[in-house]
Amino acid sequence: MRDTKPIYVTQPHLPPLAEFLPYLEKIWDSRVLTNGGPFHAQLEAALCDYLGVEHLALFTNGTIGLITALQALRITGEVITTPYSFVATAHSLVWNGIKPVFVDVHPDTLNLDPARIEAAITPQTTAIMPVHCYGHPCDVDAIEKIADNYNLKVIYDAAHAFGVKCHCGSVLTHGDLSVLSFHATKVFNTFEGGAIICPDAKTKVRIDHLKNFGFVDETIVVAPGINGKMSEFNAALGLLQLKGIDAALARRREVDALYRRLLPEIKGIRILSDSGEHTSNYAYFPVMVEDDYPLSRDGLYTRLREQNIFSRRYFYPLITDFPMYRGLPSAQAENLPVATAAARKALCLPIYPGLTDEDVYRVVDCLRSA
Ligand code: T4K
Repeated sequence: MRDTKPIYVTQPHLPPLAEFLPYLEKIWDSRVLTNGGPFHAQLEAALCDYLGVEHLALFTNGTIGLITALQALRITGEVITTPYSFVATAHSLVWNGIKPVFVDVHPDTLNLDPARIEAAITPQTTAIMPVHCYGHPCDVDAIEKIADNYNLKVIYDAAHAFGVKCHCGSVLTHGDLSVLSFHATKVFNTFEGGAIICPDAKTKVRIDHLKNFGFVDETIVVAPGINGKMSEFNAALGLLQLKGIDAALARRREVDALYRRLLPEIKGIRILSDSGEHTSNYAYFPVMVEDDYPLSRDGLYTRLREQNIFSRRYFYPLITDFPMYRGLPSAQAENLPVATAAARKALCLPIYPGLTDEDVYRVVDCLRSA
């Protein structure tokens, strides 16, 4: 089987190289490589327009965006978050000296379960950091209500949620801040990159200072900021990628629909429901490998690998299983039964614009033949 074409969980969408050359020529001509150049400004404006948000600050990657978002709101103490995410979510708290408090997820969405948040609030709690897992919107209204009642900030890790719309427009407008990732594996990529979406110009100014070492001008530093700036190269890539984003999303939607048509006939493979009032970005295609499937999730993962198909066990291990978190009281498995079960069952199948229908049939045949 090793001579078959490898199929990865994702493959970045890239326009023809020739289309990038004019951008490079401009960079070479101007000699402006970074520190807020013209492409940086253009991409911020273009993304605000595309995403339907008012203010957006580009970042070198999503993780530095998360760390800076917490700094921008001066978050301290304890923050309630999910164990079912990429490890950067919790790491961003620890990099700020904040204690993560893990709360279980909802079985339908695998997002932070609002019904369990209140029990985890202590006098030290200052914020909630939910994740729109796989791009599925959190229960933003319920979370907002709790945050308002307890005077907590909400910072959404929206790394998966580029272009996702909920019942009232862009999901990125909820909470105090939202943070996107533009990593190569994401729906929209700038090779590496990210952004913070913020509600007002004043907050954006603070974030812009923080991502540039705290500099206001040549001689004034107002905060112990970091270097989180996106370069002109990455910003130019973003501008080019944005031209093809609608076509890329349309193909993702077709792949999603094909899986949804083919998979229900396979006993033991459960598709996470896509119900709910939202517009998806088809970033991931997670399935649950249930106990009545002939193989375990890990058995299926290995079987697919033998067929040169590289699915991923997002998110296994749980964040709470990593050594730096597992000692926390909130990290104990009995506190997190839904996330613990999901980490054992979830498998993300390949989905990306370059995936052909034949590729999807190959993946589904492999699942069926087990
Ligand atoms: N919050 C959440 C919820 C996140 O999911 C992430 C990132 C973050 C925060 C942090 O955002 P960033 O700081 O990264 O902007 C990937 C990504 O590295 C990571 O960005 C992402 N989440 C996470 C879910 O997945 P891996 O370990 O799966 O990547 P890797 O290298 O194994 O790639 C997966 C597949 O993608 C490969 O098998 C082939 C394909 N691929 C990958 C790369 C990097 C390519 O075809 N080309 C490429 O250049 O972590």
